[in-house]
Amino acid sequence: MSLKPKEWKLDPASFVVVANRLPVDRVENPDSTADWRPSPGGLVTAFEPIMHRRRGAWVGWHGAADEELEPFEHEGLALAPVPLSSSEVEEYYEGFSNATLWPLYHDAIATPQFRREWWDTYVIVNQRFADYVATVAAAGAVVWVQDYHLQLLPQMLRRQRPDVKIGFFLHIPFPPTELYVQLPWRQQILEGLLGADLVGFQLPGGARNFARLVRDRLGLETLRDRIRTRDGREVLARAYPISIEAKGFHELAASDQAAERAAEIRHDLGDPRVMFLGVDRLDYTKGIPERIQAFGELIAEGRIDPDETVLLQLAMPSRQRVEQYRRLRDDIDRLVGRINGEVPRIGRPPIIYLHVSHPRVEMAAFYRAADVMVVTPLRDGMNLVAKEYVACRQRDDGALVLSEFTGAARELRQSYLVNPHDIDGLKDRLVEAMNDVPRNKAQRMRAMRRQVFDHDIDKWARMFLDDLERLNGTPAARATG
Ligand code: ADQ
Repeated sequence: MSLKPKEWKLDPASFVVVANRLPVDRVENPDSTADWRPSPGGLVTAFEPIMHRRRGAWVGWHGAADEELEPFEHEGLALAPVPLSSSEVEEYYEGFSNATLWPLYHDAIATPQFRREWWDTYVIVNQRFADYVATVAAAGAVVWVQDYHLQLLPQMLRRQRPDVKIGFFLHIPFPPTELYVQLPWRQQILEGLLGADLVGFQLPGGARNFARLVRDRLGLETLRDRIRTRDGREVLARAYPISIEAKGFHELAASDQAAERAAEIRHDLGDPRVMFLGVDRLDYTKGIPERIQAFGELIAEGRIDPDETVLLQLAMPSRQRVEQYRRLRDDIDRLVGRINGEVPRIGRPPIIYLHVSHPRVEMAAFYRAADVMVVTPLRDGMNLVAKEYVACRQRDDGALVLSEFTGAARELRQSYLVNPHDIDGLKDRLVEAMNDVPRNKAQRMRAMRRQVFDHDIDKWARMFLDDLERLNGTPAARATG
């Protein structure tokens, strides 16, 4: 592989999103030709609507190792595939991104591994992504960098292209300073991020942690959310809680197709009186075992009746080559098997667990069908699932049990908030959410629906891009408006 950026034959892009992955997956047609389709998952779901409205280019890895592709267009989007070798996938993606940064930034729920060779590859790959962006971006373009995989890119890109305006958004929590300082490369990453004009976080706490670190560790001057860099620039560090395309989800759930499918789902589950639902990427941050454990104990104690109650847990396969994820999958298989095996009857098991990815309309049907949505991460930057459930309600019914340790908990205050480490508390909350009187449920759901519809993905992007545009007078509006 040459690994040098391919010649960009499309128009130079005045708005560029750069993320680890392109927003499409390759699929094989029956006649063995290849096609691309939008990929599922948090980040992509979040960006789809914005990219379709703005004529932009997307720079990212296409998902296959050791393969170089030419830039191409897909459904009106210009895509620049960045090649990665298989050892880079291992060291930059599975290693440094997902076995060092991911656990460290999520309160070290799993032990972060610090390996120098992973770091070296992270630097190399960030530089390659920066080179690609530099090739694609028009003069004065707005570049929006996504997430923890690319934290060095802002500084690298600024060195090459001082004319562009750079925004960075971190989708996961920015950790407390005590944890962050464990990172052997803490200084390089802070400096990498400071290459941006605007550094966005999910919560104000993340922005504060970042400002405190650059003050204490780099000795920079800060005034509230403004940071003065050594080369005299001003960088803004601020919170922009991400959201979903609320209207789109609502309409999808309102469709005849989703309504029929929702009824079918309940029927296939044996027409339970109460359907609990869990929906997650299979990840140890999501608190899936805690939720299943709590549900199992409620059955064992006779507080819920397995004949009239079901927990449907959907888990999207994720990072299956990373050791901690493989172990989690085995743990959940065992736990579900044990709980289902202990119900002394033949018939529908109380927990139905599906380890597959579903199309969006199917997701909307699941949300529509569920009486109680259970979202129990031990730590989560935002959690879009909680918002998707709320958006899919057709009336002020249903109930959301939500972990205090998600970003979403700050906005969805009227959910049934829980500490997922406290299994007894979680059990009480599940029972409360199930049995609460309709009037209380309606009051809670009404407030949450208002919140989600008033703060959708459009508003999120607009607020971020408006702030970016206002900084130092670079003409971002021209590029994105
Ligand atoms: P994720 O950790 O991936 O995202 P989340 O915000 O919950 O978590 O988004 C998951 C997405 O995947 C949702 O859109 C959901 O509908 C979809 N999904 C889950 N299971 C699925 C299945 N079985 N089939 C199909 N789709 C499924 C990261 C951060 C979050 C942050 C987002 C966006 O970890 O905290 O909210 O980015 O910033």
